[in-house]
Amino acid sequence: MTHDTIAAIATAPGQGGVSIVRISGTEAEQVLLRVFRPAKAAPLTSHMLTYGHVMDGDETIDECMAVLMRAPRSYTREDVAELQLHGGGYTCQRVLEKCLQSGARLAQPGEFTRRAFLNGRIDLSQAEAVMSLIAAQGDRAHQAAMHQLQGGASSFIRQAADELYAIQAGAAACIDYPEEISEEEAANDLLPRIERLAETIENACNEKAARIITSGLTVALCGRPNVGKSSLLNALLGEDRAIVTAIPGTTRDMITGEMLLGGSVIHLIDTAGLHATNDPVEQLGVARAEAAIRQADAVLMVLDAGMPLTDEDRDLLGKLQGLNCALVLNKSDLPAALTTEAAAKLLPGAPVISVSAHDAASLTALKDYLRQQAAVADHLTLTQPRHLEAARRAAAHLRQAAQSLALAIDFAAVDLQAAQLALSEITGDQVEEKLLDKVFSQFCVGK
Ligand SMILES: Nc1nc2c(ncn2[C@@H]2O[C@H](COP(=O)(O)OP(=O)(O)OP(=O)(O)O)[C@@H](O)[C@H]2O)c(=O)[nH]1
Ligand SMILES: [Mg+2]
Repeated sequence: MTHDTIAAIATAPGQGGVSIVRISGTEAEQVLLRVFRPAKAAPLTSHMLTYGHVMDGDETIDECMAVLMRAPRSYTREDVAELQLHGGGYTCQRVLEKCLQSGARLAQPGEFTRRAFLNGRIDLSQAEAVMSLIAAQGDRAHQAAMHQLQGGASSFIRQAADELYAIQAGAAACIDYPEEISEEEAANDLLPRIERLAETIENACNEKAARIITSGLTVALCGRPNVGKSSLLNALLGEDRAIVTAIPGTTRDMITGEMLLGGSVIHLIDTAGLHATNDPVEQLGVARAEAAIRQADAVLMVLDAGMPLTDEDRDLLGKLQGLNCALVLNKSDLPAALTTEAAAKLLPGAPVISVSAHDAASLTALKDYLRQQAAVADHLTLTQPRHLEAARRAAAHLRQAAQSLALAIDFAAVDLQAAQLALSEITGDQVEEKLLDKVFSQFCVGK
């Protein structure tokens, strides 16, 4: 499986200037030469573009450029050939089929990167960074993926693993030579080191910040009917996304939209106006709104500055206690019936931001607030959920080892081994085939 020659379309489907068919494996050059006829009959030079045609018998399928990258100087560390074709579904598909008839097999999702990993060019965490880089929607996600691709996560994990090996060696010495090192002596030496290492790893596990960097900040707009939630969503997005009317209860389902602010992706959710209702459709909308509020990273409670506070506003304020919430005083263009000063007393700790959905220029403070909410720690060591889960597990085993030390050093050694195994899953130093299948199945074909 890992030595045959694979091929796939590496570019996204659809029309474009160029599309690329990529081939990798021991027979890459032969497959290329079976489908590609160079304009000048000369041997291909590695890493040099050659002009020519893709042929099917006497029929010319496309005019193109081809490049051969001989092992090991290639993405997979195998011989790799690429055909740069005219971008379009049919031509590209036909060239791929020709490659498959000429000795290549269709690559599975992520198989090129899997080979790069298996051939030792990158470790598993770097391989995953490739996919994160492809998926990055904003500057922050891009930076985090680049940091990981350049070995940021790997070097942290390797340092932790080295310290853990040293701790394990200390434990092993005590187990092997009990007459020279007493358990008590060893425990006194090892306990603070184990605890320090657990803490270092725990500090690197900030799941919420990691999720905000890689997937964006989720912000729910909530409030009673008619305060202007949908108008605000439209104003922030700069497009007419949600229906706005003067009739309370206009929005019944959740409406989402994405915006980029300071390099961060913000997912805005407009919700149904929250109030007591007998309408079964509205009731469902209210239940969805309440769930969105609970799950959001930040909640914007919208209030109508043109009207005094209502009982519905007060009910909702009660439900928002303890959430990460800001009060947005909308309709600031109207004569104030609810002032900023009065609003500031409503929800302790929640900032009050005055806006008018009818005036785009008034949204600056609100955008600043959202930017600041998305600005979590920039250079996080670990950002991939799989890494965070394994690191948490490693830290838990270390904490367990610290407790086991008090019982017997043999027990602690077992926990230390489990921690080491969890760390090695991140870089892929010790990894099962099943885990690799899972990681690479999330890749796109052709990468
Ligand atoms: N003067 C003024 N009117 C506004 C402002 N924002 C919204 N409105 C008006 O308020 C009414 C309700 O706006 P929506 O955006 O539909 O309010 P909503 O909170 O989404 O209402 P529901 O979907 O019913 O919960 C509409 O007539 C809007 O034009 C504002 O900043 N100033
Ligand atoms: Mg609405």
